[in-house]
Amino acid sequence: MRRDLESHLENIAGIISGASGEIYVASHPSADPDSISSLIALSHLVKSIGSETQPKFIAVNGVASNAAKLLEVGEESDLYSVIDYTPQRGDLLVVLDAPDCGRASISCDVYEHVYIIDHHALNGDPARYGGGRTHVLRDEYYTSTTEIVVQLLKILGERTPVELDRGISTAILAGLLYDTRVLQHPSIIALDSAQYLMMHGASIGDALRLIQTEMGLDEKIARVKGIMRARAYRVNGYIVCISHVGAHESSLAQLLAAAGCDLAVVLSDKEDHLRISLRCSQNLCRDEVDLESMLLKKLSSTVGARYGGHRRAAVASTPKLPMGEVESRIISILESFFGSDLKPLKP
Ligand SMILES: [Mn+2]
Repeated sequence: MRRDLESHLENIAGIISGASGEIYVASHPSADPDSISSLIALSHLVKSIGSETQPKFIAVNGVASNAAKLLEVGEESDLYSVIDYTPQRGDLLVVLDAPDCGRASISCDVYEHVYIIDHHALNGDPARYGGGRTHVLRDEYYTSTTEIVVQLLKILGERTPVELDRGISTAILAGLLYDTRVLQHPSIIALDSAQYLMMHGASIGDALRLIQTEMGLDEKIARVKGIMRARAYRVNGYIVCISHVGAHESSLAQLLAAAGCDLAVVLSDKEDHLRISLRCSQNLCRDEVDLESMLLKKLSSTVGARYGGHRRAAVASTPKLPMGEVESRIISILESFFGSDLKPLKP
């Protein structure tokens, strides 16, 4: 793993030193704290390598509200600039926290080099890269994209000074804390990266404050309506919950999981597709069982769903079908997976 990272660092340094044009960075739609913290770490890496070129972050697909403050910190520290257009050409595009250009919702065809740095396990789409040379640093072993970039910084720091101050270290730590649920599910590399950042002055409390947001009224309403609409089933000692909302589907899925649903499925009717947010408990999704093997693979072959994410937290989108139809399809896939009927829990 270490040797792998060393050779990626060398590769990245080589591309950056040879780059005469722009360096761009993109992430998945509604970029989250892990996206932005890895953007900050990457921009610091570019600077520490000795490049005069400042990365430009392509923000056309939006930034989540809990990542907005982080984005400002990096901008104010003069590490990168944020653009709201799609470039026509560039030397290098780094895709952070997304497994390919498709999931980053970006066309990668105009770049000489595309570098993917990611930790997502599931990708239910045929991988889409750019027209140029594609380099992939992607391993689901990692619990955040941020920790991968921090390791690159750490290795670089063994050869050349990397001047990380307290503010930047704290902003980088925020994304790592976010994806590991405040170190509840860290890889050993995440712990090592957190230690590295804290040795440079990062504070866990300050990092958490950077990504804290007050929940908006619309999100609260979506969550409450979603709970009122939820149907729950018992099957083989597990609880399966299904609901639907207009927006904030992942927030509701998380809430249902916290309530005790082993599998939470939340549908949301979007303009031209159905979006499905899923969570699976550690109790149900273990060993060989994950969201892909239980549901997503079949949903993809029967209704053409595309999906991505992790083994126990994922999103899928299907063509715009009636919600009831997709729901009964999901139930029948689950019944054949469990080999038993889903029995409704009565309120
Ligand atoms: Mn992530």
